Amino acid sequence: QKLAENDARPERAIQPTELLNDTLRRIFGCELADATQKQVYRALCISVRELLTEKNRVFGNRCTEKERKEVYYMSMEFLVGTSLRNNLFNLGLEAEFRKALADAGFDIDEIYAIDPDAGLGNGGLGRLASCYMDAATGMDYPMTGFSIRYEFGIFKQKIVDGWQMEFPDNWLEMGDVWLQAREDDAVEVKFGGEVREWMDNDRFKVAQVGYSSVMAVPYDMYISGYDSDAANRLVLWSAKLPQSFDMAAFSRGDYVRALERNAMAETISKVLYPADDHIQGKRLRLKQQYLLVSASLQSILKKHYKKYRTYTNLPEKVAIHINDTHPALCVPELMRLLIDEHDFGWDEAWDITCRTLSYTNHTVMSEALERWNVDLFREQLPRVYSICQEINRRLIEHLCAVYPNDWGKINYMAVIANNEVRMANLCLAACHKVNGVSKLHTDILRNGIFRDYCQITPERFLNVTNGIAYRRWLCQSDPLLTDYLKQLIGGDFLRDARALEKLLPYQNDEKVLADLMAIKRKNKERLAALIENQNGVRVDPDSIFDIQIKRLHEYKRQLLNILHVLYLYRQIKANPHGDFMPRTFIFAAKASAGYIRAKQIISLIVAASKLINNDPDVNDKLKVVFLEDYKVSLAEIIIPAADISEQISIAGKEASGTGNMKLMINGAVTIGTLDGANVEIHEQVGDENIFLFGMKAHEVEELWQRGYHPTEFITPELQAVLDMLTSGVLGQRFDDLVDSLLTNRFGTADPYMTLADFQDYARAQRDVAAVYQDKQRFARMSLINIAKAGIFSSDRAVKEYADEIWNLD
Ligand code: 26Y
Repeated sequence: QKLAENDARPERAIQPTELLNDTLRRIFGCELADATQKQVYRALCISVRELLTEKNRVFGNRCTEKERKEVYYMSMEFLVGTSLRNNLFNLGLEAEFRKALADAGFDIDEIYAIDPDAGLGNGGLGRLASCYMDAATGMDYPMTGFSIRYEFGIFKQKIVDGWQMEFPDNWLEMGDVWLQAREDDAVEVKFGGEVREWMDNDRFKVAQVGYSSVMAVPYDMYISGYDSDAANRLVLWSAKLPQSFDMAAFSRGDYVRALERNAMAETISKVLYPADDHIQGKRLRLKQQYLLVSASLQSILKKHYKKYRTYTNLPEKVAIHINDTHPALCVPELMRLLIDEHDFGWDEAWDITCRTLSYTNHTVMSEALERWNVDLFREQLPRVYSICQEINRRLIEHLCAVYPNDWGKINYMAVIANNEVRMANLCLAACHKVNGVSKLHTDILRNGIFRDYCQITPERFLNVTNGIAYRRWLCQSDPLLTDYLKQLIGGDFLRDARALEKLLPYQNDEKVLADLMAIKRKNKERLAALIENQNGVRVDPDSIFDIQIKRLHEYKRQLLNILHVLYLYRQIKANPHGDFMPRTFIFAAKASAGYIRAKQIISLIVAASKLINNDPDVNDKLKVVFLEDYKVSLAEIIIPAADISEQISIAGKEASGTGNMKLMINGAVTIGTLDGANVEIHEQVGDENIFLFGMKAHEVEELWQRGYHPTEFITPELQAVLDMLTSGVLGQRFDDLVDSLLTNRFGTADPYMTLADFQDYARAQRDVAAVYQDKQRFARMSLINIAKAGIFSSDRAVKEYADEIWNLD
């Protein structure tokens, strides 16, 4: 129905063949008849980009005319994935271009395959930013994303001799077609030097002197929204040396040193930091963050002043969102710009800053909470540091009044303490709204790590449960299911994900359940083909596809999963002719390059897969697959094929998870702990349609209090599994991993309580197998998961941000 309406939209006047030929003539001097596939790819992308450029111009003008409030989403990561198919789908042009290309002898799917993933992020946080850009655009909100144009995004992962190796991802080779440079809008960003203060006609003046400059050049990537007149921009900053860089050094004859410093300037935007597990406190990372923040704020203020000729109404017309603490420098930098460059006094600048900024927290893991060494911070950002000092001084003054003599609390809440600048406290001190990303996570912020701030101003804290761009994660990645749903329940769900509930009345309809199973089976065949192609392993599409795909972290407990796989393996070996529901366990995960324990877990999965897949005793019953180089485009193929979604983090640690939502909306049933957004998934589907296990967050806490002794949880069967790791039957020994579970030698034994939750996990997995025996019953669970997933649309999430945090109209 909606697609039919699409036909009436102005883009429909577009003649795909003419458009492509026109672009090909302009760019390559050829036409479809004699173009190469790569030329057609580039011409198609450029054509789409030009359509979006025009949409953005018109939309931008309309927003300016109406003086609409705009939101700027600041994030060190946007995990965009591929753009071509998404844009054509959103513009309602996919079918036409498919046909036009087919007429010219080109297969659009082959052209899609050329489109590289823009991997400008690590995982959940970066993908969330992209889902929110998509949703905001589809809902006609004026939203601009700001990030960095990393030359190298998240590394390419290869498994070599069972060990993860990292290789550079040169995405710009092909991905540059999506970017439009705006050299004329380059902005100067200053590093180093010192602070100078003086009096100018009775006015106190401050400035940074003796600094080195870097130019930040903006590159625009246009973002489309589903069936929308809007097009928004993701602005990616690239570091460039200024024209007259360090002329002094040149004239001193210090030629080599001058060029060295030039090279340094341009390394700032070279590569995405691939660690999402712990902070490293690296100078280059701080420079990346400041480049993003300073360049973005300067360009925001410039545009604002051009429109309104004042900065005092900034909070009414502009919302700036800080995606985790990575862009927390927004707080002191906005203060600096208002005070040093635009002559505001402290109090007014502070009021504007607080009312303009808001902050989302994505983690409670203390290793990942950003802190900067004071000396490093002061060396690179002397003026910003002096502003942080003043923020801290006033904060402590205030806290002394609120919590007199409670020095423990005051120290905990300080922005600068113990020789470090703490970025979360900087955000908490300033932002008018602070949110967590699921109900449980927000509770933990309120009652746990941010308790003291929450006590003073509880009204600033709120929850916005994460959401996903389901038009990518369902409609585009599972066209079979989407087409089927369209004819069964109509196309309303394309506009409004809650309309998926129209599926519910079919939960006992045998025909519908059979159709859904047939579609799942097709998607499993597609994944099986990919697995055979990549790993040389044949897997049975009739087996349960049990899937855990996410970054590798100990708290996410991929180790629990693989230990259980080995436990099943031993059961089958002990009883080869027993009744066993055939299962395929599929993993994909990147480990941060320096995270050895995580890499060991990958090795264990790979070693287990070798042993199991080559053992004729278990062959038709159990398979294990590790797919390398997990990324958005691979996820789009895996997710539609999932029967079971593994969401098994230790309760209290996964802020939300978003893969859980993507798998759910594709009909996978969750096996999981009550952690992150699993809590809300459970709320939606009820006990009957999820496999819950393990300790609750408060039980985890209580066990810590009582004292956790992992050995108490080891049964003989579990011991036998651990013995497999140390005996060498896996082709290598994993003594380190077993040690980490059993002994306190390297800190706490089994810090993620893998052994404590093992028995109940095995029980829940037995339930999975039992339910799956009854195909209909399982299909009904799957249907209910699809039907109830609408609430996890990023449309809902973005609307909550717009209403509760950004105050957009
Ligand atoms: C500071 C540096 C070490 C760092 C870099 C990246 C720290 C964290 C990260 C990324 C964090 C991240 O991706 N967090 C995930 O955010 C998702 C979106 O809110 C959540 O669903 C998920 O639970 C959380 O782990």
